[in-house]
Amino acid sequence: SETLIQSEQHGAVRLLRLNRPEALNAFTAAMLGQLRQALEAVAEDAQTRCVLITGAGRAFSAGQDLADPHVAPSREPGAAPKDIGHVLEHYYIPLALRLRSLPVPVVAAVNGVAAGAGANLALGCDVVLAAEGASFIQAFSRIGLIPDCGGTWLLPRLVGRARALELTLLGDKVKAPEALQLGMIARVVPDSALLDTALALAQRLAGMPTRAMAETRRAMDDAMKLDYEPALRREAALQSQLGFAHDFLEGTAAFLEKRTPQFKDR
Ligand code: T3D
Repeated sequence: SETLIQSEQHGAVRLLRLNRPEALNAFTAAMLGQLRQALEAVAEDAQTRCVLITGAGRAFSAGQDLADPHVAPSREPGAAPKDIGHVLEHYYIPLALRLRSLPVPVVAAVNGVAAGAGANLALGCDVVLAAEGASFIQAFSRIGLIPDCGGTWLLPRLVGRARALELTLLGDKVKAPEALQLGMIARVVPDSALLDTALALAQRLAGMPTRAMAETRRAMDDAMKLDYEPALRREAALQSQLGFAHDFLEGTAAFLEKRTPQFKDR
């Protein structure tokens, strides 16, 4: 079967490339299945300590493939309408949840346009880099839908409600430098330097205490739902576990001995 998600190992970094360049990496059911399997494989591979996601060709991803018979509305006269909610339940929600709960940090290198589900899957990653020529489009409103794949949750948190509604109601293209200014992404990189910069960042993250990386993401996501004092207590509960773990002992020992730490928890 076709390789719709290309997987390459670079040391402890797993590079996943969305690979349907002829359709701007629009997601078919088969592609979503392969992406899910690729993330599952990362979760199970103790040697992988960071994931980097990018797109093949000129786009990151155009979102849901609007021509895929598994998910797009049927245009046959008299055909039963598809339940898109079911498509989300079956394909996109498990993917979004898996991305957000991986035991390793996730970097997105947005190489070109990221639209619809493609934009929101990218924005759900831990560190988002974009090429200068990349762009983000909340394409949903253009076709009569609401933002999905976490768009309604992510965007107001990233850019505030006013800008989030402007972006999602109008569905305009936001170029990478503006996305950076809005606080939607972490960094903009010259187009030709994107992959090398992203790989170097991913290698750096892979050398850090992986378990603490994953718990940092978890603590922040939990804190979003909590008041100040419960968030402080949640930090203490997670810190308590890390305090008994190898990497904390190793990190402090290496500091005191003035050497490079060898982290291994995952
Ligand atoms: O199941 C469900 O439906 C629920 C889930 C929904 C989640 C979603 O993601 S909804 C949003 C779906 N995505 C879109 O609405 C975006 C549609 N695409 C575009 O607006 C534009 O293509 C882009 C802004 C992304 C890029 O524009 P441009 O001018 O650079 O390229 P293009 O010429 O429009 O596209 C190039 C080709 O890719 C073209 O095919 P062709 O003419 O060369 O044969 C185009 O049809 C195809 N393509 C682009 N996006 C999609 C697509 N084919 C299928 N599905 C797409 N989403």
